[in-house]
Amino acid sequence: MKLIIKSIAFIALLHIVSCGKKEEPAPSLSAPLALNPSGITQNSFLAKWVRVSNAESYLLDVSANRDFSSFVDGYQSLAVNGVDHEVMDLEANTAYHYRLRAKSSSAESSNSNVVSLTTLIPEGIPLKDAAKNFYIGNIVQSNRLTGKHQEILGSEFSSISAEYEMKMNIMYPNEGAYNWTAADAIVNFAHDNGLNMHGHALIWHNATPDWVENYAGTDAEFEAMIEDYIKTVVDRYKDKVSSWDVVNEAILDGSGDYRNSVFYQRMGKDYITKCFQWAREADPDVVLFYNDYSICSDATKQSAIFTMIDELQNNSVPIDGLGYQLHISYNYPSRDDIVSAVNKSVDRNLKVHFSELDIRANPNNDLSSLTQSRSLAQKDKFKELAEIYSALPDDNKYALTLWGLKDDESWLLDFHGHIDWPLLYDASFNEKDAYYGFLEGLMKN
Ligand code: 9MR
Repeated sequence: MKLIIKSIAFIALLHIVSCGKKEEPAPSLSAPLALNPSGITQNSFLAKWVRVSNAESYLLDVSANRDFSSFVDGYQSLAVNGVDHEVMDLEANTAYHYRLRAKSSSAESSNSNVVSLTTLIPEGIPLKDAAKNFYIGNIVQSNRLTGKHQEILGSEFSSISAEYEMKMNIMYPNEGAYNWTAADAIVNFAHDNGLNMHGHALIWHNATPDWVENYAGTDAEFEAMIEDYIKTVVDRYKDKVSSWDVVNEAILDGSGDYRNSVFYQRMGKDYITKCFQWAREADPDVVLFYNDYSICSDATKQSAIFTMIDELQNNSVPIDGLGYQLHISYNYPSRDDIVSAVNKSVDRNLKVHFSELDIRANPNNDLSSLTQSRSLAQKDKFKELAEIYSALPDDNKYALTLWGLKDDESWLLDFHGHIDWPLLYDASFNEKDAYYGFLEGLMKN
């Protein structure tokens, strides 16, 4: 009996010991050492690390954020057997980070060190070649047509607009006396350098010469004078200017009412119809735009503009397209608002011109120099705009025009009275992050 009891006690003890053994933690795995990658290209790299003994596989994380708050598609705990892995389908000129864990059937290590890299800049593709079936434009002034300006305009861009010298106050400063000096220089520059020439802008309340604002004649004489002006200008450049902003900014912000300009006062709201018709009579082939700002961000104004366009189209007025100026900020307006505003033109078979794009990096004046994070946020917005434009149906495309070449030349600096960096090139003509984002956006479609 004693023997039986002793045997049972021994078996129970054995059981306890063996159960205790089962619950012992498996040998832990040390965290792998992630190595610098090799083979970095525009869209891929080879992630590498040192083998961990007892590891059966590795779990690889790749993220565009250093804190791994999100992951590149397919690269969250991706199981890999060897000690390297080619990470693919990445964006060019973008920072990525990777880390990994070792894994066995019963254990997983903690995270390795984080390795960071930047994919390569897409080289040798000028903006104009990355754009499919539309022009990439920029603005010029007649005193900036040589040197680096000329070089970059010629290599990267395919279209130009005059920043201010093809407006009425410059071309027609005195009654009966046109001054074509600057406009001719710009139009000939476009022609000689193989660039498309967009005419900007025939009628704009903000660039109307004093003699027109204070016109002494009757309303009928005023109308005849405007007809003569439009026909004279469009006819003069009909072989070299392929499109015109016929009327600029005729609709008010907020209310959507017609702006009470001298044109509206003298001719009524039909002045818009008449200006388009006169431009068409002067050049049957020229592409005619209405151009305005805040089309994507001011719902009342947007709806008033499309009501006006519907009326023009219903009356067979020769309007071909809508210019969206797009003086915007890195965080506003939203992609959805821009896409929705642009689709309204597509619905109406209008050509879309992103006519004056600049993107403020410092709209609230909280920066005194362009930080890396703001520069990257601005880059993303430039990419977004280029993507939205590139995705348009070909028939609706015309041009995507930047309003300035380099940051220190932007109108915004004077206008807002504080520093900003709204363009693709810095003051020394260097391509910014914004440039590469814009280029990537163009290449996406
Ligand atoms: O950027 C232009 C600035 O240099 C001129 O002084 C100004 C007046 O001619 O026009 C600026 O461009 C405007 C464009 O013609 C229409 N949309 C708004 C632009 C910025 O004011």
